[in-house]
Amino acid sequence: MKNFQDEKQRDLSLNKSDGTNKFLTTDQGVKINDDNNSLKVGERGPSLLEDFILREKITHFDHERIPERIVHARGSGAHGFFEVTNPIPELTKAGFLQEMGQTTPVFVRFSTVAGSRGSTDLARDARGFAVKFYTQEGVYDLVGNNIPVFFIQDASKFPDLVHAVKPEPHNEMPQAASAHDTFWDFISLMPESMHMIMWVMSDRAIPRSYRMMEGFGVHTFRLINSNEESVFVKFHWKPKLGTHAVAWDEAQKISGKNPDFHREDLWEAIEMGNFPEWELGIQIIPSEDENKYNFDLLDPTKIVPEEIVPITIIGRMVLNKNPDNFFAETEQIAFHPGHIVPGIDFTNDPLLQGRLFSYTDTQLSRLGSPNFHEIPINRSIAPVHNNQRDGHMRQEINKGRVSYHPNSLGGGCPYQAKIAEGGFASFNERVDAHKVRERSESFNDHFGQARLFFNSQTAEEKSHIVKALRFELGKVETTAIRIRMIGLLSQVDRQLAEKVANGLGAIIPPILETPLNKGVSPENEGGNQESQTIESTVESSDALSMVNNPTNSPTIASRKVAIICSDGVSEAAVKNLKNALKKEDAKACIVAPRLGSIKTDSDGDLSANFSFLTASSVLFDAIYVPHGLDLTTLEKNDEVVEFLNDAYKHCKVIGADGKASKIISNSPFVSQMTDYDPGIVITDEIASATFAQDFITAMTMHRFWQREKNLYN
Ligand code: HDD
Repeated sequence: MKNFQDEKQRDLSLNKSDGTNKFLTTDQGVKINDDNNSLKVGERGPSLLEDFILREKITHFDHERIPERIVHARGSGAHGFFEVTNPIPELTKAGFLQEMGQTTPVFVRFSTVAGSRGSTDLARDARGFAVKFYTQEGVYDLVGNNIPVFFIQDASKFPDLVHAVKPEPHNEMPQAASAHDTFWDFISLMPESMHMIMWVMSDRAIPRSYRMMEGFGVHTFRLINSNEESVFVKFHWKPKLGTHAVAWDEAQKISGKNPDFHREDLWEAIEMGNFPEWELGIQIIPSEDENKYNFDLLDPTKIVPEEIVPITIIGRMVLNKNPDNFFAETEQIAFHPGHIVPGIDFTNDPLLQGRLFSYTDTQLSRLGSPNFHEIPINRSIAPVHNNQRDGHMRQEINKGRVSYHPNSLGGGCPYQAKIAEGGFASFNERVDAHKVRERSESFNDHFGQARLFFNSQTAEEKSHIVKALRFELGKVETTAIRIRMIGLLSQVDRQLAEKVANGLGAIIPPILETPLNKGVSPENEGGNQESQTIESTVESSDALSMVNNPTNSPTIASRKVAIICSDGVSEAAVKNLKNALKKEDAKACIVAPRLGSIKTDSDGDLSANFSFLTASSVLFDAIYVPHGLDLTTLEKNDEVVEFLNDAYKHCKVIGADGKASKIISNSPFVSQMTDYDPGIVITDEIASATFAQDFITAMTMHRFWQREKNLYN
């Protein structure tokens, strides 16, 4: 079996330079003797224009920025590989999906959508999940999100959507936030967005980590086999670490404490050897079933519930190498849903069709040239031969006089490939209809699947959606917009609308008919009903909930635990939990009143990783308060109190042993507890193996959302 990982690395290495043991030179290769002083007339005199070293350096610097992506500007990437675990030659002729164990190098870029390049990772937003497969037959990009549906059904609305969500044009506020008038004005007039709105108001929009997100191709695609037969597919990435989120209050605090939280998490996990991993699954829909559901497969605001079409896992993806240079790789990578290989094809989803134009177009202004495919991170590992020539920053030196086809002077080369030789051919779909600017009636149900999503959430998850909507709409200044939104929510779920309305001091309006809401009424639900022959209505689906998500596995690998320490701390207790965490591949960090060495009760030294000034409980998954601390001082320390209060409020595991358990049991939150809380792990024993095990078991639950009181109030 051939492994292409090395080839890609070699390709990239062509342009690599680490600059070690090398003379400093100009861009023209002239060795520089003094890089610290510009050329002047005398020590205190004016600088000389002839100083080509100074001019070159400053000119380069002046031009170091390129336009950021119009959307998905904030992102982080990593290298890795995709491995086939279940070949599907009967479904597709795509070369990289043919054989068991076959590997293909990939580069993945995760992103937020609305914020600019320097914005916080923890904004409430969809996350981009874009994968570039460097296959032997050319580059294949699966450019998806961590949410399986989209706001709009037709690409012509994309500029409007993005203008509405971006900072408002008159004052450039707010940054990386949808909680403002223009976004909700647009949404309140766009009922087709209601399913997506449910997802972005849920905790899916504030993931714990890029490594703990599902990914979705969103559109329905086609696979084509070597007999030119086709099936429809939906792509799913399932994370090995499960699908998890943080709390909204926590997300906002993380944004202040560490806006690079997700970027750092991805980077550190890879550096530590905790390589993030996902399974790739497909939902397979026979061509003849195209019109048999009560939703349209071409409608990107709809999912195919897993209960109706289960997911078949076909491979796994592992990210095992951080980029060498952020700009060269993560910033310059150019994705495009139109980068496909033989065996994969598009559908007529009108959102996808518009995307097929947009992505190359955007690279022309972002990367500045039609030669962006020559940038090392974008290069195909399959050989590239064609008659495209010249343009800004052309890298390839094409030899000879022939740059046209057909030709005889070049021996007819490069020549076209027959389909049997791997030439790309689109699926031979018959399309026969009038040219219209219309949307199919089968796209008309905007509320059925929004309701399915809401119904599939646990009570705590529903309450998070209510609170998110109250937050977002609470920041909207125009009352009429809020009211319109409550009206739309009432068509998803009456109780949801009531709860949101209560928080906003508003009431539910009668159902409004907006220009784009013409056909929308409960009777119109299930747009395809007439032709529906497959039972496609489900009341609820665990796959849509993060808490009940079947992808969640009981692992705490790479999770971070804060161990609060001060002089006199029990060395045995700290070591006990540290060792237990290490066995689970989790990371323990010592947080103390100051940096430097902390003296243990047995006169040993522990080195503090953070002080209370540089750390905060929102940066950790769980908190441990060990025996032997200077309790009286710590209990009076505001930062310790805030640490514990936040950990409790954000529903995290809090553990304490020996005398330290007093801090926890005396704390206002525990002393007022009426129900047993399995996330509070306390024991009077010191350095007990059972305690360590209980602490770890509790951590596998991720969060104890049931701790939150006042559901829905
Ligand atoms: Fe898009 C970037 C995902 C609809 C136009 N999009 C972009 C990225 C992701 C997505 C993950 C970032 C890629 C990277 O990391 O570089 N976009 C989606 C999904 C969509 C979607 C899942 C709906 C299903 N996008 C969409 C539409 C249009 C665009 C309808 C335009 C008509 N998207 C772009 C773009 C971007 C982009 C302007 C910005 C930078 C880039 O392409 O390279 O062309």
